[in-house]
Amino acid sequence: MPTPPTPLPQGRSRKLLLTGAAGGLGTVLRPRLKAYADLLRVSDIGSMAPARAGEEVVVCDLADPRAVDALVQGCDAIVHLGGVSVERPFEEILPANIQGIYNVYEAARRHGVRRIIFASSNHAIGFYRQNQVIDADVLPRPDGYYGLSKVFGENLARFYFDRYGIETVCIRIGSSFPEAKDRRMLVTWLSYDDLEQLIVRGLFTPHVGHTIVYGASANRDSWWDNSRAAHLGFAPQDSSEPFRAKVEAQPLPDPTDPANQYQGGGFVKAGPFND
Ligand code: NAI
Ligand code: 15L
Repeated sequence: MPTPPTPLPQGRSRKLLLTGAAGGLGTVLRPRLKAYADLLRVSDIGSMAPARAGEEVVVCDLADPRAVDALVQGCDAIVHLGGVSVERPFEEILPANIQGIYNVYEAARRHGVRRIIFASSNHAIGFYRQNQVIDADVLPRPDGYYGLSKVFGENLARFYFDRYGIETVCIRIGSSFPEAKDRRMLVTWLSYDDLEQLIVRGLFTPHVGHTIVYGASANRDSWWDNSRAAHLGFAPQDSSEPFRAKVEAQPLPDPTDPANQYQGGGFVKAGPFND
Protein backbone atom coordinates (compact mmCIF):
# COMPACT_ATOMS: atom_id res chain seq x y z
CA MET A 1 0.00 0.00 0.00
CA PRO A 2 1.43 3.46 -0.84
CA THR A 3 2.13 5.49 2.28
CA PRO A 4 0.42 8.89 2.24
CA PRO A 5 3.18 11.51 2.11
CA THR A 6 1.73 13.79 4.78
CA PRO A 7 1.44 12.98 8.47
CA LEU A 8 -2.01 11.63 9.15
CA PRO A 9 -3.98 11.58 12.39
CA GLN A 10 -3.30 8.42 14.35
CA GLY A 11 -6.11 5.97 14.70
CA ARG A 12 -7.61 2.61 13.93
CA SER A 13 -11.19 1.65 13.57
CA ARG A 14 -12.03 -1.68 15.16
CA LYS A 15 -14.57 -2.44 12.49
CA LEU A 16 -14.90 -0.15 9.49
CA LEU A 17 -17.67 -0.46 6.90
CA LEU A 18 -16.99 0.50 3.27
CA THR A 19 -20.07 0.72 1.01
CA GLY A 20 -19.79 0.89 -2.77
CA ALA A 21 -16.81 -1.46 -2.54
CA ALA A 22 -17.26 -2.87 -6.06
CA GLY A 23 -17.13 0.57 -7.68
CA GLY A 24 -14.26 2.52 -9.14
CA LEU A 25 -13.28 4.27 -5.92
CA GLY A 26 -14.28 1.37 -3.68
CA THR A 27 -11.92 -0.95 -5.53
CA VAL A 28 -9.05 1.51 -5.09
CA LEU A 29 -9.82 2.29 -1.45
CA ARG A 30 -10.53 -1.24 -0.25
CA PRO A 31 -6.90 -2.31 0.22
CA ARG A 32 -5.87 1.14 1.41
CA LEU A 33 -8.53 1.41 4.14
CA LYS A 34 -7.69 -2.02 5.48
CA ALA A 35 -4.57 -0.44 6.98
CA TYR A 36 -6.78 1.70 9.24
CA ALA A 37 -9.09 -1.01 10.55
CA ASP A 38 -8.81 -4.22 12.53
CA LEU A 39 -11.65 -5.53 10.42
CA LEU A 40 -12.93 -4.06 7.16
CA ARG A 41 -16.47 -4.99 6.14
CA VAL A 42 -16.92 -4.28 2.44
CA SER A 43 -20.31 -4.14 0.77
CA ASP A 44 -22.00 -3.51 -2.56
CA ILE A 45 -25.05 -4.60 -4.51
CA GLY A 46 -22.70 -5.92 -7.17
CA SER A 47 -20.14 -8.70 -7.00
CA MET A 48 -16.88 -8.08 -5.16
CA ALA A 49 -13.56 -9.85 -4.90
CA PRO A 50 -13.59 -12.55 -2.19
CA ALA A 51 -12.71 -11.63 1.40
CA ARG A 52 -9.04 -11.26 2.17
CA ALA A 53 -7.50 -11.49 5.63
CA GLY A 54 -9.22 -9.08 8.00
CA GLU A 55 -12.18 -8.52 5.70
CA GLU A 56 -15.84 -9.44 5.55
CA VAL A 57 -17.73 -9.22 2.24
CA VAL A 58 -21.47 -8.54 2.37
CA VAL A 59 -23.72 -8.18 -0.68
CA CYS A 60 -26.42 -5.68 0.26
CA ASP A 61 -28.91 -3.40 -1.47
CA LEU A 62 -28.74 -0.03 0.28
CA ALA A 63 -32.46 0.43 -0.41
CA ASP A 64 -33.30 -2.53 1.86
CA PRO A 65 -33.59 -1.23 5.45
CA ARG A 66 -33.33 -4.62 7.15
CA ALA A 67 -30.29 -5.61 5.15
CA VAL A 68 -28.61 -2.27 5.86
CA ASP A 69 -29.38 -2.61 9.57
CA ALA A 70 -27.58 -5.96 9.64
CA LEU A 71 -24.75 -4.54 7.52
CA VAL A 72 -24.04 -1.70 9.94
CA GLN A 73 -24.35 -3.75 13.14
CA GLY A 74 -21.00 -4.03 14.93
CA CYS A 75 -19.25 -1.31 12.91
CA ASP A 76 -17.83 1.77 14.60
CA ALA A 77 -17.31 3.94 11.51
CA ILE A 78 -18.60 3.99 7.92
CA VAL A 79 -17.13 5.18 4.62
CA HIS A 80 -20.26 5.54 2.50
CA LEU A 81 -19.51 5.43 -1.22
CA GLY A 82 -22.40 3.26 -2.41
CA GLY A 83 -25.10 4.55 -4.74
CA VAL A 84 -25.77 5.74 -8.26
CA SER A 85 -22.75 7.88 -9.16
CA VAL A 86 -23.91 9.75 -12.28
CA GLU A 87 -27.01 11.64 -13.42
CA ARG A 88 -29.91 9.22 -13.90
CA PRO A 89 -33.72 9.34 -13.80
CA PHE A 90 -35.10 10.18 -10.37
CA GLU A 91 -36.64 6.72 -10.08
CA GLU A 92 -33.13 5.22 -10.05
CA ILE A 93 -31.63 7.83 -7.75
CA LEU A 94 -34.38 7.56 -5.13
CA PRO A 95 -33.82 4.02 -3.81
CA ALA A 96 -30.04 3.87 -4.03
CA ASN A 97 -29.05 7.36 -2.93
CA ILE A 98 -31.95 8.84 -0.94
CA GLN A 99 -33.57 5.82 0.69
CA GLY A 100 -30.10 4.29 0.85
CA ILE A 101 -28.42 7.01 2.88
CA TYR A 102 -31.44 7.26 5.18
CA ASN A 103 -31.13 3.53 5.85
CA VAL A 104 -27.41 3.92 6.58
CA TYR A 105 -27.93 6.74 9.11
CA GLU A 106 -30.90 5.06 10.78
CA ALA A 107 -28.84 1.91 11.20
CA ALA A 108 -25.92 4.00 12.45
CA ARG A 109 -28.16 5.62 15.05
CA ARG A 110 -29.53 2.29 16.23
CA HIS A 111 -26.10 0.68 16.48
CA GLY A 112 -24.16 3.59 17.99
CA VAL A 113 -21.89 4.44 15.03
CA ARG A 114 -20.19 7.76 15.85
CA ARG A 115 -18.45 8.74 12.58
CA ILE A 116 -19.40 8.58 8.89
CA ILE A 117 -17.54 9.72 5.79
CA PHE A 118 -20.02 10.52 3.03
CA ALA A 119 -18.94 10.64 -0.61
CA SER A 120 -20.84 13.73 -1.65
CA SER A 121 -20.10 15.36 -4.98
CA ASN A 122 -19.28 18.60 -6.73
CA HIS A 123 -22.68 18.13 -8.41
CA ALA A 124 -24.27 19.39 -5.16
CA ILE A 125 -23.00 22.81 -6.29
CA GLY A 126 -22.76 22.17 -10.04
CA PHE A 127 -24.75 25.24 -11.08
CA TYR A 128 -22.15 27.68 -9.75
CA ARG A 129 -20.21 29.17 -12.62
CA GLN A 130 -16.68 28.17 -13.48
CA ASN A 131 -15.49 31.76 -12.88
CA GLN A 132 -16.69 31.69 -9.25
CA VAL A 133 -14.76 30.54 -6.18
CA ILE A 134 -17.09 29.14 -3.53
CA ASP A 135 -16.63 27.85 0.00
CA ALA A 136 -18.58 25.20 1.89
CA ASP A 137 -21.06 27.76 3.27
CA VAL A 138 -22.62 28.63 -0.09
CA LEU A 139 -26.17 27.51 -0.75
CA PRO A 140 -26.26 24.24 -2.69
CA ARG A 141 -26.98 24.57 -6.41
CA PRO A 142 -27.44 20.96 -7.53
CA ASP A 143 -27.18 20.28 -11.25
CA GLY A 144 -29.61 17.33 -11.43
CA TYR A 145 -31.31 14.53 -9.50
CA TYR A 146 -27.92 13.01 -8.65
CA GLY A 147 -26.69 16.34 -7.25
CA LEU A 148 -29.98 16.74 -5.38
CA SER A 149 -29.44 13.36 -3.75
CA LYS A 150 -26.01 14.51 -2.53
CA VAL A 151 -27.56 17.67 -1.06
CA PHE A 152 -30.13 15.44 0.66
CA GLY A 153 -27.31 13.30 2.04
CA GLU A 154 -25.38 16.31 3.34
CA ASN A 155 -28.49 17.70 5.05
CA LEU A 156 -29.46 14.31 6.43
CA ALA A 157 -25.98 14.07 7.92
CA ARG A 158 -26.36 17.50 9.51
CA PHE A 159 -29.68 16.46 11.07
CA TYR A 160 -28.18 13.27 12.48
CA PHE A 161 -25.36 15.34 14.02
CA ASP A 162 -27.64 17.98 15.51
CA ARG A 163 -30.10 15.43 16.83
CA TYR A 164 -27.97 12.38 17.64
CA GLY A 165 -24.35 13.57 17.64
CA ILE A 166 -23.26 11.32 14.77
CA GLU A 167 -20.29 13.13 13.18
CA THR A 168 -19.92 13.24 9.39
CA VAL A 169 -17.36 14.53 6.96
CA CYS A 170 -19.09 15.13 3.61
CA ILE A 171 -16.49 15.13 0.85
CA ARG A 172 -17.68 17.00 -2.24
CA ILE A 173 -15.45 14.95 -4.51
CA GLY A 174 -14.39 16.65 -7.73
CA SER A 175 -13.19 14.08 -10.29
CA SER A 176 -11.29 11.16 -8.78
CA PHE A 177 -9.84 9.10 -11.59
CA PRO A 178 -6.33 8.01 -12.59
CA GLU A 179 -5.92 11.05 -14.87
CA ALA A 180 -7.45 14.46 -15.60
CA LYS A 181 -9.03 13.86 -19.00
CA ASP A 182 -10.35 17.32 -20.02
CA ARG A 183 -10.02 21.01 -19.20
CA ARG A 184 -12.64 20.88 -16.45
CA MET A 185 -10.84 18.02 -14.79
CA LEU A 186 -7.62 20.03 -14.70
CA VAL A 187 -9.51 22.01 -12.02
CA THR A 188 -11.61 19.25 -10.40
CA TRP A 189 -9.13 16.35 -10.38
CA LEU A 190 -8.52 14.52 -7.09
CA SER A 191 -5.79 11.90 -6.99
CA TYR A 192 -6.44 8.61 -5.23
CA ASP A 193 -3.70 9.40 -2.69
CA ASP A 194 -5.29 12.75 -1.86
CA LEU A 195 -8.73 11.10 -1.59
CA GLU A 196 -7.27 8.55 0.82
CA GLN A 197 -5.75 11.35 2.85
CA LEU A 198 -9.12 13.13 3.04
CA ILE A 199 -10.94 9.99 4.15
CA VAL A 200 -8.36 9.14 6.79
CA ARG A 201 -8.40 12.69 8.12
CA GLY A 202 -12.18 12.53 8.11
CA LEU A 203 -12.12 9.30 10.10
CA PHE A 204 -9.56 10.24 12.74
CA THR A 205 -9.55 14.02 13.22
CA PRO A 206 -11.22 14.70 16.60
CA HIS A 207 -14.42 16.76 16.74
CA VAL A 208 -15.39 17.16 13.09
CA GLY A 209 -19.08 17.70 13.89
CA HIS A 210 -20.69 18.12 10.48
CA THR A 211 -17.98 19.15 8.02
CA ILE A 212 -18.23 19.75 4.30
CA VAL A 213 -14.94 19.66 2.42
CA TYR A 214 -14.17 19.91 -1.29
CA GLY A 215 -12.15 17.04 -2.69
CA ALA A 216 -9.62 18.36 -5.19
CA SER A 217 -5.88 17.96 -5.44
CA ALA A 218 -3.48 20.94 -5.34
CA ASN A 219 -4.32 21.82 -8.93
CA ARG A 220 -3.08 25.09 -10.49
CA ASP A 221 -6.62 26.50 -10.69
CA SER A 222 -9.38 26.01 -8.15
CA TRP A 223 -13.07 26.86 -7.81
CA TRP A 224 -13.23 25.71 -4.19
CA ASP A 225 -12.11 27.32 -0.96
CA ASN A 226 -11.61 24.79 1.85
CA SER A 227 -11.08 27.32 4.65
CA ARG A 228 -14.27 26.13 6.41
CA ALA A 229 -12.68 22.66 6.74
CA ALA A 230 -9.23 23.81 7.89
CA HIS A 231 -9.57 21.70 11.07
CA LEU A 232 -9.15 18.56 8.93
CA GLY A 233 -5.62 19.67 8.00
CA PHE A 234 -6.12 18.38 4.45
CA ALA A 235 -2.92 19.07 2.52
CA PRO A 236 -3.23 17.67 -1.01
CA GLN A 237 0.07 16.46 -2.41
CA ASP A 238 -0.79 15.93 -6.09
CA SER A 239 -1.66 18.22 -8.98
CA SER A 240 -3.23 17.86 -12.43
CA GLU A 241 -0.29 19.71 -14.05
CA PRO A 242 1.28 16.50 -15.45
CA PHE A 243 -1.89 16.07 -17.59
CA ARG A 244 -2.08 19.67 -18.84
CA ALA A 245 -0.16 19.36 -22.09
CA LYS A 246 -2.18 16.35 -23.26
CA VAL A 247 -5.49 17.98 -22.28
CA GLU A 248 -4.66 21.33 -23.86
CA ALA A 249 -3.84 19.58 -27.15
CA GLN A 250 -7.57 18.85 -27.41
CA PRO A 251 -9.75 21.24 -29.49
CA LEU A 252 -10.69 24.51 -27.77
CA PRO A 253 -13.98 24.22 -25.82
CA ASP A 254 -17.10 26.05 -27.01
CA PRO A 255 -17.58 28.91 -24.49
CA THR A 256 -21.35 29.02 -25.18
CA ASP A 257 -21.83 25.39 -24.13
CA PRO A 258 -23.27 25.23 -20.57
CA ALA A 259 -20.96 22.28 -19.93
CA ASN A 260 -18.08 24.75 -20.20
CA GLN A 261 -19.76 27.49 -18.13
CA TYR A 262 -20.83 25.69 -14.99
CA GLN A 263 -18.79 23.79 -12.42
CA GLY A 264 -20.84 20.64 -12.93
CA GLY A 265 -19.75 20.36 -16.56
CA GLY A 266 -21.87 18.06 -18.75
CA PHE A 267 -24.12 17.06 -15.83
CA VAL A 268 -25.88 20.46 -16.10
CA LYS A 269 -27.43 19.42 -19.42
CA ALA A 270 -28.17 15.74 -18.75
CA GLY A 271 -31.82 14.75 -19.09
CA PRO A 272 -34.74 15.28 -18.94
CA PHE A 273 -35.41 11.56 -18.92
CA ASN A 274 -39.16 11.18 -18.77
CA ASP A 275 -40.48 13.09 -21.81
P1 NAI B 1 -19.19 3.76 -8.96
O1 NAI B 1 -20.46 3.91 -9.71
O2 NAI B 1 -18.05 3.13 -9.66
O3 NAI B 1 -19.45 2.97 -7.60
C1 NAI B 1 -20.65 3.07 -6.89
C2 NAI B 1 -20.98 1.70 -6.33
O4 NAI B 1 -22.22 1.78 -5.62
C3 NAI B 1 -21.14 0.62 -7.43
O5 NAI B 1 -20.25 -0.44 -7.21
C4 NAI B 1 -22.58 0.21 -7.31
O6 NAI B 1 -22.79 -1.18 -7.55
C5 NAI B 1 -22.91 0.57 -5.88
N1 NAI B 1 -24.36 0.75 -5.71
C6 NAI B 1 -25.22 1.40 -6.54
N2 NAI B 1 -26.47 1.26 -6.11
C7 NAI B 1 -26.41 0.50 -4.98
C8 NAI B 1 -27.39 0.00 -4.10
N3 NAI B 1 -28.71 0.22 -4.26
N4 NAI B 1 -26.98 -0.75 -3.06
C9 NAI B 1 -25.67 -1.01 -2.87
N5 NAI B 1 -24.68 -0.57 -3.68
C10 NAI B 1 -25.06 0.17 -4.73
O7 NAI B 1 -18.80 5.21 -8.45
P2 NAI B 1 -17.40 5.74 -7.89
O8 NAI B 1 -16.78 6.57 -8.92
O9 NAI B 1 -16.64 4.64 -7.28
O10 NAI B 1 -17.90 6.73 -6.76
C11 NAI B 1 -18.05 6.31 -5.42
C12 NAI B 1 -18.85 7.37 -4.68
O11 NAI B 1 -18.19 8.61 -4.78
C13 NAI B 1 -20.26 7.57 -5.24
O12 NAI B 1 -21.14 7.83 -4.16
C14 NAI B 1 -20.12 8.81 -6.10
O13 NAI B 1 -21.35 9.53 -6.17
C15 NAI B 1 -19.06 9.58 -5.34
N6 NAI B 1 -18.31 10.48 -6.19
C16 NAI B 1 -17.36 9.99 -7.07
C17 NAI B 1 -16.64 10.84 -7.88
C18 NAI B 1 -15.53 10.37 -8.75
O14 NAI B 1 -14.87 11.21 -9.35
N7 NAI B 1 -15.28 9.07 -8.89
C19 NAI B 1 -16.91 12.28 -7.86
C20 NAI B 1 -17.93 12.69 -6.92
C21 NAI B 1 -18.58 11.81 -6.12
C1 15L C 1 -19.27 12.67 -9.92
O1 15L C 1 -19.98 12.95 -8.98
C2 15L C 1 -19.30 11.33 -10.54
O2 15L C 1 -19.52 10.33 -9.60
C3 15L C 1 -18.04 11.01 -11.33
O3 15L C 1 -18.29 9.88 -12.14
C4 15L C 1 -17.60 12.19 -12.18
O4 15L C 1 -18.58 12.46 -13.15
C5 15L C 1 -17.41 13.41 -11.30
O5 15L C 1 -18.56 13.66 -10.51
C6 15L C 1 -17.08 14.67 -12.07
O6 15L C 1 -17.78 15.67 -11.90
O7 15L C 1 -16.10 14.66 -12.83
